[in-house]
Amino acid sequence: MPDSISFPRNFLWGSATSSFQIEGATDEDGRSESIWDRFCKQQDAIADNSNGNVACDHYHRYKEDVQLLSSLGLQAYRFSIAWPRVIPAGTGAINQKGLDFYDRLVDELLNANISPYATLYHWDLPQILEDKNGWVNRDTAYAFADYTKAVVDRLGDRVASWATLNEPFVSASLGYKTGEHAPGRKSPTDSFAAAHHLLLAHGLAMPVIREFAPKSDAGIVLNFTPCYPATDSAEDKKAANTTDGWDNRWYVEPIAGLGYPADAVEALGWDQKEIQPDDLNIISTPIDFLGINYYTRQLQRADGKEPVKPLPQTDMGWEIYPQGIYETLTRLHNSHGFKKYFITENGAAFADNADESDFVDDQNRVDYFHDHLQQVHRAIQSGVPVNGYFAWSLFDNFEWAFGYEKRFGLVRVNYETLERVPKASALWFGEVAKSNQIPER
Ligand code: GCO
Repeated sequence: MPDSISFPRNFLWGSATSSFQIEGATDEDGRSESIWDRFCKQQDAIADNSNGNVACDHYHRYKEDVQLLSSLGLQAYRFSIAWPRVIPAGTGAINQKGLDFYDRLVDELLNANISPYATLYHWDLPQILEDKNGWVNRDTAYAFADYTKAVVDRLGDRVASWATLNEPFVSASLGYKTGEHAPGRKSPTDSFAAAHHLLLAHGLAMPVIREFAPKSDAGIVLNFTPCYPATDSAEDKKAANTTDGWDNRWYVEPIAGLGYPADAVEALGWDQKEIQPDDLNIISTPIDFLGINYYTRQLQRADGKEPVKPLPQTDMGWEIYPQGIYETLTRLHNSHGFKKYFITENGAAFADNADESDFVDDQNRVDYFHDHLQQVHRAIQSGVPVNGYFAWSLFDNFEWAFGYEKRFGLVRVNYETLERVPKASALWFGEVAKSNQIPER
């Protein structure tokens, strides 16, 4: 492999965030409570007992943040929109003040020549809908389509690309099955219903985006974690296949028109009673792009014991496995042949050491990006149409159940002063974006 690698012309370089993780201002301009505001109040739900009340204060500092994106040389910004700001009651009246914020943000991005990539749902459901059974209730899917209309009607003329959902797997599985995420439920049955209604929500929203933003791309962002048996035993192989079905195939296969993965449905014992006659047609509405979030691989044991992890790990305890991003891209393209792909998230948490000026010389994070980008490039060379790459994340931010203890940012946030200081990885990544090349390392 040559030392310096060029990407295709027009390859898009960006960074990603999500509303609850950075915005703060949870009580302002008519925003209602989200399931994450409620979850943060539960004792021990969040490692450092923190919440999103201030987060990175992006709601007030968005202008400075757009300048930061611009000074780094990034060409695109992936952000999400908070449903509780736009339709505080979950359904019904639109709160224009909530939409005004995103309107200002989008204009600021366009003025700085940064392409807005919006995600409609990154896990912050209005609590009022959870009170009516959340994603277990089929009505939530229809409410999502109405919310989509409100947003796209206002911003559709300026947003380049719309993703319906971010990682429905995490919403359904961590939110409704393991209880690690909001709303903190622990019911496998509910998680099957939630997964189906999330997919239905996606399918119902697609034609709404097409109608109100005919020139924009419309698609979805899914997370993929290649899954391997920890040993060669038949039991571990079966366990790995089932986990692969639930984690990696459950969403993409219905979207690709193949229905749910029958092996995993059977192994996990879903009775599929939520599926109504036209649902699978709605869910398989063609998408313009598939967004892929990739972080690590997983090893599976049938006996439920913790597998030995032989590879170096990030601060999340996630193995660093760059080849997995290549495996994911080629597997998806060979199986489904979507028109185009974006890496919508990829990045690493490390226990950063900041100097007196808050600068972090995070060569470990640079290595992570470098090695994963090499593998993205390899996938492109084998014919996968990857159109862009978004580093997760622009900032250190609220890392869900880990609170502010895990830092994924290209840019350090000092949580006392809220000052932003680009890390070495931000400067490195900015050079990659500007040169469209991964430099020698
Ligand atoms: C994700 C999430 C991010 C997380 C990141 C690190 O979509 O998984 O979008 O919000 O912060 O994945 O865990």
